[in-house]
Amino acid sequence: MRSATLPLLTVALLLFVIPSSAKASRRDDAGLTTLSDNSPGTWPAPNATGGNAWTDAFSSAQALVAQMTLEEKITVITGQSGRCVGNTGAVERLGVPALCLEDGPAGVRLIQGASQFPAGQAVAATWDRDLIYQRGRAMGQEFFDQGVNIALSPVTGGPLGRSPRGGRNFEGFFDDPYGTGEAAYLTVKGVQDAGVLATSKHYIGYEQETFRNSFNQLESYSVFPVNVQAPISSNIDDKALHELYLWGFAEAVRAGTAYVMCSYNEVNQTHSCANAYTQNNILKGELNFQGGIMSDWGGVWGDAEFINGGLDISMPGVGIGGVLGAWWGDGLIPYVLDGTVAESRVDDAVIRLLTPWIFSGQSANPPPAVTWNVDQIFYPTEDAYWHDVRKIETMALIRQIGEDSATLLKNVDGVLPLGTPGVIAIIGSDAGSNELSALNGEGNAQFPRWNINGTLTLGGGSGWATPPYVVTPYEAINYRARKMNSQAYAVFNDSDYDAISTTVQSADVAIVFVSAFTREGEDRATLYLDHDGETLIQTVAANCNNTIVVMHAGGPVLVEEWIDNPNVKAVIAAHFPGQESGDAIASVLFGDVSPSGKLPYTIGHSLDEYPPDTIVDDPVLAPQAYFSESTLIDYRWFSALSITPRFEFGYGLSYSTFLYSNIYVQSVFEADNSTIQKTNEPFEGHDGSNSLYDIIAAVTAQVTNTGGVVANEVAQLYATFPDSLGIWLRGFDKLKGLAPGETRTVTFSLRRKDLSLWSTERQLWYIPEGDIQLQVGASSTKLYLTTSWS
Ligand SMILES: *[C@@H]1O[C@H](CO)[C@@H](O)[C@H](O)[C@H]1NC(C)=O
Ligand SMILES: *[C@@H]1O[C@H](CO)[C@@H](O)[C@H](O)[C@H]1NC(C)=O
Ligand SMILES: *[C@@H]1O[C@H](CO)[C@@H](O)[C@H](O)[C@H]1NC(C)=O
Ligand SMILES: *[C@@H]1O[C@H](CO)[C@@H](O)[C@H](O)[C@H]1NC(C)=O
Ligand SMILES: *[C@@H]1O[C@H](CO)[C@@H](O)[C@H](O)[C@H]1NC(C)=O
Ligand SMILES: CC(=O)N[C@H]1CO[C@H](CO)[C@@H](O)[C@@H]1O
Repeated sequence: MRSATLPLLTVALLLFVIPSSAKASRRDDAGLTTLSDNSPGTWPAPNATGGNAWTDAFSSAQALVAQMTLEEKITVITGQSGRCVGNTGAVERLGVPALCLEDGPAGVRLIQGASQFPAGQAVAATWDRDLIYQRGRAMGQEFFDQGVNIALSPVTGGPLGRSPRGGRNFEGFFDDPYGTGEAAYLTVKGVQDAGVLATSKHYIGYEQETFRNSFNQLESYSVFPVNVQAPISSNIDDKALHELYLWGFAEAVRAGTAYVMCSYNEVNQTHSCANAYTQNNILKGELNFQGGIMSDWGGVWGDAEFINGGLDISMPGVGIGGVLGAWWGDGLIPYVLDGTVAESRVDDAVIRLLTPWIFSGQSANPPPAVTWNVDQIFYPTEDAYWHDVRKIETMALIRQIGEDSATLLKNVDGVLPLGTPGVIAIIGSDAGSNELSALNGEGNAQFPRWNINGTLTLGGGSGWATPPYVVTPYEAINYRARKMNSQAYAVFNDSDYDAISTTVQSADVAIVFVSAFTREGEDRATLYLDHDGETLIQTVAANCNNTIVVMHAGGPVLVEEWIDNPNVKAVIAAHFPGQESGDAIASVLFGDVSPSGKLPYTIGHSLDEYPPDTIVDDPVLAPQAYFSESTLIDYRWFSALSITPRFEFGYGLSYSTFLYSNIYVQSVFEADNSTIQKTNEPFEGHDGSNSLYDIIAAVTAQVTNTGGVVANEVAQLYATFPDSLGIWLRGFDKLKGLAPGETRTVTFSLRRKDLSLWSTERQLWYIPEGDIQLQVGASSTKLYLTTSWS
């Protein structure tokens, strides 16, 4: 979902500048050779069947559609104006209401009375399946209680994190398909267990913000007039499609995701929302997806070719004044009347929209009626009614995710946990509050799309959620300091070097808070800190030999300029932790909990260590991103090319230490019992009754807490396949509350798919011949134990 909160003047202007001739195909102008046949003629849209889980709801949806006129059907699948950021059309005579769609992946956006959850990337850093599920469940509950039918959440692999500079990587989970798949499954399940319908996004190959969509006068990269430039084309080979980018969507489908949102970018030079190959063949065919494909807001560029290419729901359709392209609605009717679009395709689209809604039980038990609407949010009025649905236990959950995601990167001389320092210096704007107030992050007297003032708790855009409050690091640390009779001094001005030097010289310990903001609509220019955080850290470290650095960032930060400074004694990557930021980091700093987060991405020594050219910014009419690194993104690139990063994927220290021993692998069989909707993914040895998701091997190992404090440890399993480059994460297990001296067993259940690769020649998943090396350890490079399976 784009993050537009358009002033009325801009809305009027846009309506004026998008002529109906914009319906002409852009690709013809570009004169490019097609990189594969993506046409509906080759890949007709499969009709829904309801799958194995939604049979009754499917029949009910069919019966409803049979009673609708063509106009009614098209109204239902075309976004309308309404109180939410997206609204489906109602057919009141048949009891089909307008459904309310709201952002986003870290909570109900632009609403007062909802929580600001940690970013997806932060919960990934916990590597804790329980917390990932609980976050989805608690968020889903707030969507439901806020009167939302469909949550535009979660990000399940688009972006996956191909580029470390990707502006929206923070919204998703791991820069890895398996990790993202686990989190996608659990989050979809959690959200939908709360009664809300989930939208897994953005499908597919959506890996950069730059040139993502040419309704671009709102975006920082605007080079052509509106609607002239084609969106970036992600040109992805078949192996990378299956082994990387599709994996998380397969897990979302298995979890029963109601909707999938197609993305802004093109795939192989066809708009992803019109791409019959990726939508009809792959998503609805191979993954057997039974719900509806919904466009991103502005991702539709035409009528007939989009619905024939597999799109089921046009958003925002004729809503929001039609500014993002008023496709479908009345515009679609002539194509149905002249046979360009079969009416059965329209029927199927309506059935796909209604089936998961009926299955969810919302038709009988809808979310409560509320009175907020997006107009009040974009243009707040004094009598706007806000409805607070937050629960006390959700605050504790958010705080725990913050604690358990904090990733300790460096800790020497036992500086952490802090004892009872006499004087604590707290330095940096990232330690303090938003001087413009929480509801005014951009200084424009509107509900902000993000917050760049004060401590960074979340990235910006549609992945932002208005925090009900923010516990700042200063507030939490100062409170603790008073209770233990310490003194705490703060300087929030990042460039007031004189005040900073004076303050930290008198301190026993200086905690410097730095940040790297990232948001929708813009990729990160560099991997450095904002507000010259490098100079800030060096200024503090030059004046205090007990310097601790805490970073709030939405992706990797290059640390070379200061990490080896001997006065920088400890460094924590605290990610985007949401509203409980300060309390969470204080728990870690003072040792109430031992840190147990591990990096969900790789921190290199420089940008040059990552795959090259992963953000394309050639200012041309049809920009092309060739995913030439194929499956070698993030740690897979580093492992395949034998590059040692600064901090590897999966890395994170503890206040304790662990010993790994006794790896053991055995073949087992446990029939898949977690699939809610079955996919049709082809695999070698499919006998009609077995599943790609059956557990066929189990690896165990032992982990002993060899340190002095109770701690958690995330054990990880990586596979190396014969004749294949690089390692693959294929399991993780978080041991919680290990007492000093205690030994516990970690278990990794490997499904057939986890031991498989995709064959482009045979178009199926297969288990390679020969030994598959399985390694277990504390990170993607600290692989202490090795065994093999064949
Ligand atoms: C893109 O085109 C290439 C070359 O024709 C093809 O091998 C690949 O499968 C296509 N990928 C997608 C996602 O369409
Ligand atoms: C979908 O069903 C219609 C009839 O309702 C049929 O004409 C069409 O061929 C079916 N499409 C596919 C791809 O099977
Ligand atoms: C921060 O400190 C610098 C250097 O003293 C000063 O120029 C600047 O005005 C200060 N900023 C604010 C907001 O006070
Ligand atoms: C740190 O600085 C203090 C004050 O200058 C000094 O007393 C102390 O020895 C230094 N500690 C180390 C480890 O260098
Ligand atoms: C699936 O099976 C496992 C192991 O037999 C069991 O622990 C788990 O509870 C089962 N899950 C479901 C959803 O039935
Ligand atoms: C300290 C700080 O970063 N202040 C900024 C708050 O936001 C406004 C508006 O964007 C900026 O002008 C300030 O510099």
